[in-house]
Amino acid sequence: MRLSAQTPLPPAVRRPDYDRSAQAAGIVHIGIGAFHRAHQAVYTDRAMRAGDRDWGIIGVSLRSGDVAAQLNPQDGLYTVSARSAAGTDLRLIGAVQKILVAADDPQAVVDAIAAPTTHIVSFTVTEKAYLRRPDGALDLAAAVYPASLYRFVAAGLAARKAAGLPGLTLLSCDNLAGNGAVLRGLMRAYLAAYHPGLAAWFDGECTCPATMVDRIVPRATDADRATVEAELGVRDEGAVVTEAFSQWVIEDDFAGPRPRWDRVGAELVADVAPYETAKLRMLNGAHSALAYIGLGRGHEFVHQAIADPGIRPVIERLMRDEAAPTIPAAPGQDLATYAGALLDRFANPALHHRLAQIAMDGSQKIPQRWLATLAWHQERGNRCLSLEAAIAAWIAFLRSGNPIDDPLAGKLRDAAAGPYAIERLFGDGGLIASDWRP
Ligand code: CS2
Repeated sequence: MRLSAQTPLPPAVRRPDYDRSAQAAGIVHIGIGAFHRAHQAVYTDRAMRAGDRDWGIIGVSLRSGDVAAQLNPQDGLYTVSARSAAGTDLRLIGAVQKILVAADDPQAVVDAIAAPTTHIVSFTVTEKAYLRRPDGALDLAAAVYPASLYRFVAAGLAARKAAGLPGLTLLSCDNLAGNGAVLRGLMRAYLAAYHPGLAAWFDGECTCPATMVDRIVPRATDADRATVEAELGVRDEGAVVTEAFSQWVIEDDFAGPRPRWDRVGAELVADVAPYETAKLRMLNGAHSALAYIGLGRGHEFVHQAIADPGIRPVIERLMRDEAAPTIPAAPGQDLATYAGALLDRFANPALHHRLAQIAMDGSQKIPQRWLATLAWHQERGNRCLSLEAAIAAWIAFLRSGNPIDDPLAGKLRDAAAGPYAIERLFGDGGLIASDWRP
C-alpha cells in the first residue's frame, strides 16, 4: 500500500495536526529535492503545527519528473527519518501540497508564482543553476534556456505587477557565498536584459534575504525506502533520510509575510555572513576535501573517511587552523566548538553519506569552500597544507578515469590531464570561478 492522506499510520509517527486541505500555498519552492524536504519544509510544517496558517508549499522541479512521481500520488506527503546512534525519529511532513514539473507545464509554475496567496519563492537549485560565468556575472545566453529559474521568476513577477499584486521574497537556500545578494544581482541582470520595465518594480517590491542552511541529507536508497516501509507499514516513495541536526539562519529582510520559522528553531538575524562563511569554509570545505581525499584512499562513505587516521588530522587542520582563522565570528559563535561538532556529525555511523555525492559539481563548489580560505592565507604568506592536499586530491580524481559529474566535466578532465593543470584550473582566465576573491 502506498502512503497517502488516507492511509493509517502507526501511532508513534508524528504527523501534521493542522487541516492540510484548508491551507493556502504561501510558498513556491523551486528545486524540490531531498534537501528542501528535510530542511525548509520541516520548519514550515512545524510552524503550521504551532498555529501558523496558509504556508503550504508548491514544489517545482525544473526538469525531472521524479519527485512529482514520488509525491503527487501521495498527496504531497512524505516522511523524514532523522537517524543517529540513539535511534530514528520518524515524522510525516504535511507542508508540501503538490509538485509541478516546469518542463511539462511551464505556465502552471508562472501561475503559482503569480498567485495572490504566494508570498515567498524559495530555491534549492544547487550552485550550477544560478548560471554564473567564472567572473560571477550572469551567463545571459544560458539564462534564456527553458529550464532557467530566471525565466519563470521573471514571468511570475511580470504577472504580479500587471495584476497590481505586491512583490515577493526570493529566498535562496543554496550553498553560495552571499546567496541573497548573489540572487538579487543575477535576477537584476536578467531583468535589465530581458524585462527592463520590471527592474525598478523588482528593486522596490522584492527582497532577497541571505540564508545559511544546514542539514546533511544523503540520497535515499532502495534499502532506506525498505526500512521506512517496514517502520511505517506503507510504502513511501518520497522518503527522506537525514541526521538529527538541523540549522537555519535567515536574514530578517522579508518583502511581506513569512511563517514564524523563528518560533520553531530557525534564527532570524541582521547579518548571516559569519554563519554562512563558517558553514561554507568549515563544513562544506571539509566535506569536499573528505570526498576527494577519501575516494582516493578507497573509501565509499563520509563516516569511513573521517575514521581513517590518514585523513582525520588533515580535516581537523583544515577546519581549525586553515578555515577558522579566516572567519570573523559573530558574538557567541565558537568556531572551535563548531569544528568538534562537525567531526561528530561526519562520524555519524547511522548515515550512509556517499563521498561521490559530495564530489559532484566540484567546479561549482570549490571556490567558496576552499579558495577564499587559501587567498586569505596567501595574503599573509601562510601555507595551507590541508587545502593543498585537497586540491591535489581533486586533480587526481579528475585524472582517475572515474565518472565526473560536473557541468564542466569535459573541460576539467582535459585541463587536469595536461601540463600546467593548476594554472588551467585556477589561473587568470581558468575554468574555476574567480568571483569569490575578496
Ligand atoms: C555537501 C552538502 O554534497 C555536498 O556538497 O557538502 O550537501 C552538505 O551535506 C550540506 O550543505 C550540509 O548542510
